[in-house]
Amino acid sequence: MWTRRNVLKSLAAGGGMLAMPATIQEALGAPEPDVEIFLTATEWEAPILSGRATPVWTYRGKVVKGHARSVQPIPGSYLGPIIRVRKGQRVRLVLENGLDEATNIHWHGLHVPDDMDGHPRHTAAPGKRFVYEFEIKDRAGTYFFHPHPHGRTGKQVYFGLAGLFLVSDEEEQAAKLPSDEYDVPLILQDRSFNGRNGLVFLSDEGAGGGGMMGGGMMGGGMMGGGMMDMMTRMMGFLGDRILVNGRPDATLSVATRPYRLRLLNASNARIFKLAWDDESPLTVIGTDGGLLEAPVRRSYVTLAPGERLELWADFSRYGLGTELTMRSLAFAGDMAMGGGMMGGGMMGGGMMGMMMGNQSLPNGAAFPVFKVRVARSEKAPATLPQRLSTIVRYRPEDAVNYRRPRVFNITMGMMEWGINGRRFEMEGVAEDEIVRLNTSEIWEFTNDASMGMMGMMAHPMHIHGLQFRILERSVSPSLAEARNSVSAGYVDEGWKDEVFLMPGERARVLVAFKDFPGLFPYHCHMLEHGDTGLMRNYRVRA
Ligand SMILES: [Cu+2]
Repeated sequence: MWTRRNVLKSLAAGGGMLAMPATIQEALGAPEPDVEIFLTATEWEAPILSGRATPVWTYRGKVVKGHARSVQPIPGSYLGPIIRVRKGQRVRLVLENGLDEATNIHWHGLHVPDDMDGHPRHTAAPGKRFVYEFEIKDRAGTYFFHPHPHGRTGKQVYFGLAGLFLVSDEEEQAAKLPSDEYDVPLILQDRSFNGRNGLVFLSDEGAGGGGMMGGGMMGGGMMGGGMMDMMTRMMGFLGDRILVNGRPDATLSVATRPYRLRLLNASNARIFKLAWDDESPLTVIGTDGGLLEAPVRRSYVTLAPGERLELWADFSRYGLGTELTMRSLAFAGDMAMGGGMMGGGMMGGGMMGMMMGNQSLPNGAAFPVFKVRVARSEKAPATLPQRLSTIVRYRPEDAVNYRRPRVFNITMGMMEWGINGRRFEMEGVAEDEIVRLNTSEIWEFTNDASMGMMGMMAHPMHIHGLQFRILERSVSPSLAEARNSVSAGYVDEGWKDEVFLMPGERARVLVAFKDFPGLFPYHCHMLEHGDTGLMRNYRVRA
């Protein structure tokens, strides 16, 4: 059956073709896309530190059809581009794989058909293409895109592949939020560098062919690279340099007026607990799936890998020349060591620190993230809207399993992560992972997985293909203290595609399966955890 999608797929598999010829489109009766964008994944040398440029991977974006502003590069950065589309548009995104390994793109947070979602079973081989085509069904929000090939997501994101996917709509426009240069994306990541300004990752994984980025640094010392790599894969990679939009020591020069700050944590495993150093509260206006109904205030916000938060930041009350710092505050790090050994400090040194891989800046350590300098005086009429959007709520009572939530336990087997004791299987799905199209369900994620003497870890759980609501949370009393060191920074009010769980924590979320039957992943967004088994499929059956 020559459905349009099959034709697109076979064209993608064949490669070499620039775009779908209009004649075939017309023959198939398919609507022409409103926006068509080419994204080439390729090697590049990025100016990051002073001195030598850093070999990275990056996406080159090009608008083939649509507004020139649909693709906006982040100048000088390996990150990006920023893709801007509107709700209701049909988009075609052609990925060209200029790397020497298979890759694909997952449209994180978007509600798209299963074969357009960047499932690891759909990749483009080196030199080949994959054509993504879908309608933007999601509300305005800060979504993002990154590779998702199984076992290699962590590596490909780490070496530079990630961009923002910003959707706008009429409701958002009506809120009259700061726009253009006052709408600032801030992509937070941690990285480690060797003495030649090369990115350090696992000792056997460099970007590009010649091992130019091999992480020789990490293999040294008392333990061989193999053991260190194994630990890093289990724990998640943590770098010791904080980059914002791909640059260290970032400073944002602002005017005395309100800004919309869009935060994305695109780190592999770094958790942020963000606060201004003058202790002024943060005004949150949006989460993973777009604007909240009304702004909420927090003294700090918790941001796990893959999560997004939008802030309303008004600098009008600061004098010219004021400098503010966004910091990540200390918290009980994710190596919650069973008993009293919690806290980042413990993990910095000693044998245990060695075993944890690169832990010179453990999760839970405090550090500056970026600076803001109030540099210009400007009057802006913008005031914070008390009503930002309307959220159409599903009712938990309407869930088909209201009385008996579907439970997903994060598990640790023979030093291997899993969900309900199972590892990821490319096309595998268990009986208890099958749901019905046009139903809603309550899913419960529980984080009781212990690595024995190495303790427990935090896990941000991500579900592909939809946005959900977080209904309730609880925590084991013995682990409440660690959880409470971050939980005041949770923003569970809006639409979410991830739910962050500290050790001993469980959360119930309300999910609805609409429009698209098929096979979708759900997994931990600590990228090394997902790559090593903390991922499964769920099937939406029509
Ligand atoms: Cu995890």
